Amino acid sequence: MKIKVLKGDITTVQVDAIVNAANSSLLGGSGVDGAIHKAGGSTILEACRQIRNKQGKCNVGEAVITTGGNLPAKKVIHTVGPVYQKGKNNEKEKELLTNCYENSILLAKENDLQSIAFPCISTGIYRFPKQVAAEVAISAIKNNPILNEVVFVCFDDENYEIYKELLNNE
Ligand code: AR6
Repeated sequence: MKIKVLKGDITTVQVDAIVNAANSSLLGGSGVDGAIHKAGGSTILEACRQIRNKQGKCNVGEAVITTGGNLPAKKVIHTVGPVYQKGKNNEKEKELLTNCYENSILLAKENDLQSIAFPCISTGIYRFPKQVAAEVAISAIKNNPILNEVVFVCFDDENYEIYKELLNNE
């Protein structure tokens, strides 16, 4: 398994699947979610609506898969990260964030996809501390080397520096 880190916009990355940091409604939002729906077009939202009609909301830590619409990626895997509550039950939140990464790669594998790109799930609107979130993300991926390629796509400098440091020092 190759692990890479990139700085930039995940909607431009050419991999089999990109991951969306969605919310439980699956019906879009701001941040990376907004960027993916905007760049990928309405077929992604339509596919999310169909999933909603079938299974209801997507729980925190779980993942669903849709078309990639107009994106260079074939598929989008939508996962719902935990909201970080400062000073409260953070072990549970780390476990839920681990589940996001694990369930996303399992879903990719089930769909015969070999490369995946992740945003830094929960580190925006959901306020997860970036260093801890990066450690959780990298461990979850290294503990489950089931795909050929995993790309961490960092949008901001702080996340990019954290990932570079953690990946180079191992
Ligand atoms: N490419 C890659 N990363 C991005 C991009 C992009 N185009 N845009 C933002 N990021 P956030 P969350 C980074 O807030 O914290 C949505 O409204 C951003 O810098 O997108 O999981 C959903 O609908 C940050 O590091 O997701 C939910 O309601 C990371 O993506 C809620 O936000 C995650 O930030 C989810 O919150």
